[in-house]
Amino acid sequence: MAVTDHVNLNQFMEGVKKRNAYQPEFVQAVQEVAEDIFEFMEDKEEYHSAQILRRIAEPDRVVSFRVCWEDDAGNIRVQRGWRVQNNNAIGPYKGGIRFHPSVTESVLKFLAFEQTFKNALTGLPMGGGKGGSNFNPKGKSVREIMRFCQSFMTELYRHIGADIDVPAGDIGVGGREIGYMFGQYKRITNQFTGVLTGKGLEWGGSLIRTEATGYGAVYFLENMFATKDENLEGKTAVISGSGNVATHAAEKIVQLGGKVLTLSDSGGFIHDPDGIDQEKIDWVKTHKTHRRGRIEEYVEEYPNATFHAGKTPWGVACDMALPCATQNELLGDDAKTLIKNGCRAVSEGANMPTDLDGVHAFKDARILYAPGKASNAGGVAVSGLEMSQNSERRSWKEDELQQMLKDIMAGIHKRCEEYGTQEGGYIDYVKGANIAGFKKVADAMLAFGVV
Ligand code: NDP
Ligand code: 2IT
Repeated sequence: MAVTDHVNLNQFMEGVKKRNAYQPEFVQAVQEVAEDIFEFMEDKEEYHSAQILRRIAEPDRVVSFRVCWEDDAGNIRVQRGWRVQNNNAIGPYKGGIRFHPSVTESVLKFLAFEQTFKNALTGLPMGGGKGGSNFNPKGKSVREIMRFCQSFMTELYRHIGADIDVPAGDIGVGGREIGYMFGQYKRITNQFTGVLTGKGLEWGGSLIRTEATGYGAVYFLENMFATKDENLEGKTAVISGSGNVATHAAEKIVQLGGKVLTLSDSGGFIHDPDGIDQEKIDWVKTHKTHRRGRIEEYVEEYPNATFHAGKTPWGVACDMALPCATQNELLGDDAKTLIKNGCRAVSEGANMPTDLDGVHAFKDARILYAPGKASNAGGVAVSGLEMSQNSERRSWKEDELQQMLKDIMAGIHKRCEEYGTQEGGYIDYVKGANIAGFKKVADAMLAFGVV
C-alpha cells in the first residue's frame, strides 16, 4: 500500500479486532468512536498519516499484577490487579479504580480509552487511565476490604504519582477504599501528595466530589432540554443503579422538580409510582452504602413500590432515562421500548451502558442522547479540581465548586453542539463528544511528533 493510501473504517476495525481478540468491550468502545472519527478525518491528512486514532487505541501501557491477601478465616486469596495507562498527551493519566468480579483487561482498556476522550472534553489537563481488580467486595468484612486495598496499593504505588497517574473511585471503590489506599501509599512513600482523588474532606478531598458525577449528568440533561426551551420540572425519570452515581442523579432530579420512578441493583429494579423523594434517596444511600443491603428491601420500607427481580427498568414509561449502573445494561430492544413509551432524553451516568444497537436506535430516533463520556464527566472534572486544590494546598468553597461543575458541564455541552450539530439542527452528542475529545488529544500528539 502506498504511504498515502489510508485504511478505511472497516479495515481499521478488522485490525483492532485482530490485535484485541477476546476483548469485546474494548473493541465496542473503539468502534463507537472510530465511526465518527473516520468521517471527521476524511479531509485531514495530518491525523491519518500520523496514525493518531491507531495510537490512541493502543494503551501507552497495561500493568497487570498479582494481589495476595488473607481473609478473616486465614485463607490466602489471590486476585489480579491492573492499571491501564491509555494516553497522557494532555495531562497525567487520570481515571478510577473498579473492584468487581466482572473486571477484565478488556473492561479496563475500554474504560481507559473512553476516559481519554472524556477527560479531554472537560477542558482540564488530564490524560486517560483506569484500573481495578476482579476482587468482589460483596460479602467481605471491612477488615478484609482494608487488607485487599493495602495489598493492591503495595504494587500500584510504583506506577502512580500526583504528576504521573492519579486514580480515583469507580464501581466498588468509594471513600472508604480510597482512604485505605491513600493510607498505604502514604505509608510506603512517606509522601502526602494528591496521588488519589475522592479523598475525605479532612485529608485533601474536595467538596462535592461525591455528588459530582450524578449531579453533572443531570446538569447535562438540563443543558440538552434547554435547547428545546424546556426544563426538568414535572418530568419523570427512570434510573438504573443505586450506588454513588444513581443516588446523586436522583437527588438532583428531585431538586430540579422532576420525579424519579426507579432505582436498581444487580438483583433487579424497584418501581415507586409515588416518586423516590429525598427522604427515600437518603434511605437508599444508607441502606446500600453503610448497611450494604439490597435494593429489593426498599419495598419493605415503602410498600407502594414493587420489586422486579432480575429485570432492568427500561420498560417503565418515562420522559428521561439515566443508566447509572454498568456497561451494556441497556440494549437495542430496551432503547426501542424507551422510545416507543415516549422517552425523550437519555443521559448516561455509567460508562458505555448502551450497546451499539441501542446507540444507533437513539440516534435514529433523534432524541436527546448524551453518551457517558460527555454526561458523566462531572465526576472526573471535580477530581481535576481536587488535584488543583491539592497542588495549591487549599480547599475551595462549596458554592465556587458547584458553579465550576455547572460551568464545566455547560462547556462540554457547547463542545458537543459545536462538533455534533447536524442539518436540521439535531445535535448528535455522540459525534460531538467523540470529535471534540479526539481533536484536543490528537493535536497535542501531533505536536510531540512520533513518540
Ligand atoms: P457504585 O459501586 O457506587 O454503584 C454501582 C451500582 O451499579 C450498584 O447499584 C450496583 O449494584 C450496580 N451494578 C454494578 N455492576 C452491575 C452489574 N454488572 N449488573 C447490574 N448492576 C450492576 O458505582 P458508581 O455509582 O460509582 O458507578 C456506576 C457507573 O458510573 C459505572 O459505570 C462507573 O464507571 C460510572 N461512573 C462513575 C463515576 C464516579 O465518580 N463514581 C464517574 C463516572 C462514571 P450491586 O450493588 O448489586 O452491585
Ligand atoms: O469513570 C469515571 O470518570 C470515574 N470513575 C471517575 C474518575 C476520576 O478520576 O475521578
